[in-house]
Amino acid sequence: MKSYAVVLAACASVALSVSIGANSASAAGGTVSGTVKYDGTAPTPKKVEVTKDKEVCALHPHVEEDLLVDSGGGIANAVVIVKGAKGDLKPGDVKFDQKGCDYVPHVLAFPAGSTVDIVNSDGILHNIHTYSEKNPSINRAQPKFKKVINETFAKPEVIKVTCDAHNWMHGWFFSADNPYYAVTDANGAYKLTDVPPGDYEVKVWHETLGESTQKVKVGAGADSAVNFELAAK
Ligand SMILES: [Cu+2]
Repeated sequence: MKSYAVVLAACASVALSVSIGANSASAAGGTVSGTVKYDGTAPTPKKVEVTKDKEVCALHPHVEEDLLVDSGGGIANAVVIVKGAKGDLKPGDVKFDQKGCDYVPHVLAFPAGSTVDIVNSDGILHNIHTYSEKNPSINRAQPKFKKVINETFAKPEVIKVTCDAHNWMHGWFFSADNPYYAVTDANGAYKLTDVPPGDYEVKVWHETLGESTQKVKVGAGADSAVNFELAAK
């Protein structure tokens, strides 16, 4: 019994040293973090009138999601990316849900080459219509029995998504060309970790406010703050 415990302890210490090794490897990169804020008085999101499929779509109130600003001025659903940073893109499967006749999430960012699992949680007819130049455009009906449509987006691009059955449904795919990107949360905050050291431009994209860039120096194990203010267009 005693020797068994010793073996376990030995295994635990091996596991520990492996994980320490992994952490110190990732510490070679730096962190870029900050907030994206609205320069001006936060607008009140417009209410959306549900005119169709009310038994599903009108179960909760809808607002226009194209500019969501919280009480502190933070902008949700902006995408921040370190331009030109080199790293392993790891395409995979990402989920884009049609739920309550909203797109969840409103902005979906993923590594180029990923497959988007377009889910119909509503059990009614939706239609997935994308507007793109570098990737093939899609315009497919998704009847209630078609729970998932899988579509792969090979090229980096920002792609608008709409539903032709429900005119208030708008969303975005951000197909990224490097792994150092994030979508801002409800408070406008973002954090990019393990960015290889170097001098870069950090770009923010927002669907109605456009783009802005800033320079940043990323140091090994260091934290760089990059805060954006976007003005109304
Ligand atoms: Cu729809």
